[in-house]
Amino acid sequence: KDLFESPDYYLIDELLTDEHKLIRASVRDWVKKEVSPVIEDYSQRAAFPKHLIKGLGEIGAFGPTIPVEYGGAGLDYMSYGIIMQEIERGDSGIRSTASVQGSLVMYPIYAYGSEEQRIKYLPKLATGELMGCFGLTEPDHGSDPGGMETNFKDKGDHYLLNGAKMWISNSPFADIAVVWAKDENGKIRGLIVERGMEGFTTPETHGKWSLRASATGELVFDNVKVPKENLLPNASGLKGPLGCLNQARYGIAWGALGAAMDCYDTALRYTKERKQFGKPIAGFQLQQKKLAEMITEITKGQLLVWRLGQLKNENRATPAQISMGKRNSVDVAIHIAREARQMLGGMGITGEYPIMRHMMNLESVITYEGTHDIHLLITGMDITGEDAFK
Ligand code: TGC
Ligand code: FAD
Repeated sequence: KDLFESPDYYLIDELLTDEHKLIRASVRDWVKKEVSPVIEDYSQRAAFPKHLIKGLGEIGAFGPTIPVEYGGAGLDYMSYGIIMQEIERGDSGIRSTASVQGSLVMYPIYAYGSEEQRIKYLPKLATGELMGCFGLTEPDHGSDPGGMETNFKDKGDHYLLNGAKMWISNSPFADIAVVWAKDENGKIRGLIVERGMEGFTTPETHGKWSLRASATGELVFDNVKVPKENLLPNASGLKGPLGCLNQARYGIAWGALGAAMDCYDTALRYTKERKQFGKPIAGFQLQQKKLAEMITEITKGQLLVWRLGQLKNENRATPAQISMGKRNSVDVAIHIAREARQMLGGMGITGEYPIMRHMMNLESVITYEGTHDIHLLITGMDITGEDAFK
């Protein structure tokens, strides 16, 4: 039986175009062939499956909405969401790699970069020939990135960059980093820092119990000389990096539902097959309650992200609407993962099934790109007009 059955309780497929369904089928096929057979092993060993990068590029996972002339796939936002959903069905860490490359590295170069920067970097990032990472978070500034201390000074023919970033996905192997730092006037600007620049190091963060198949690390800048042409000319202020987060959070809103679907599929199949007290455990009311609540939440989430996709396509999705989508999908997914794990009993803690891996991955997803509570406060601010952060 196809392990990648999609729950579609409200016939949401009818809201998708043939192209969307074709994209979904091809990404699903790739995930099934390339990710699912190996991901448990990489995750257990806390190793990043680097060999998947080429395939991710080929399926259009890097910069799906970036125009074709810059090497992107030139797709709409619904397609981007669908791609993230199918990749995260496989593993949140692999989706992270794609999110960072597309939304947090290619997007700022496309949206804020010069034409020379676009031509130099985007086509190679689209294929995975170059890999990037995004440095916003610092050891002392996570939810409040506006407090960042990383800074650069104008030294005439170059900038001198100092500071450190922490919790950076892809940093240990990235060829370039889009780094957010303050200039001498305290304005946040974006710089493209390249591996090999003197004083730039990327120590890996070890010992994670979550997102183990994704490489996470620091970015350390010790008097790094950054050429002036590496400054992103068209971003100034916190809205630069936050604009990138809108892109990535949108993808996560779809992606986390993919993880939820995989947990639901697995629990449904298992409970129909597993017998206790002489009958399949799916016949017990408590198991049915869990399954019924899961499919209800997945269905509500699917409709929410589909509508968000329409708004994104029309360039009408507000940051607060995106926050609600990210927060809701991850919350739905983490609850489903925790319930599904219990439904498999002892088998639920093993790597024989994907649930515990999803469950642990989602602990990162609920924290990064704005925590669960930060997104709640963004909604609170939007509906009341009162800013709880100030
Ligand atoms: P605040 O004063 O509200 O805003 C500063 C300026 O930014 C504008 N703005 C936005 N612009 C675009 N998109 C958004 N989502 C925006 N939110 C705010 C705002 O209009 C203002 O513009 P202007 O022109 O007036 O200057 O800023 P604040 O300092 O009060 O902070 C607001 C807050 C807390 C919502 C924000 O800082 C936040 O979202 N914090 C969470 C931090 C976060 O999400 N970090 C993520 C790091 S990257 C990551 O986790 C990658 S994981 C990748 C993976 O592996 O998938
Ligand atoms: P803190 O900001 O210290 O928050 C701690 C707790 O306090 C949270 O529960 C938070 O909700 C709460 N809190 C904070 N402020 C408030 C408030 N005003 N009101 C109420 N509660 C509040 N960052 C990058 O820049 N690039 C990356 O590629 C990247 N990848 C990541 C990968 C992983 C695996 C992880 C775990 C993180 C990654 N991050 C990345 C960092 C991530 O975005 C931050 O961890 C996140 O924004 C939270 O910041 P923090 O960890 O410093 O927590």
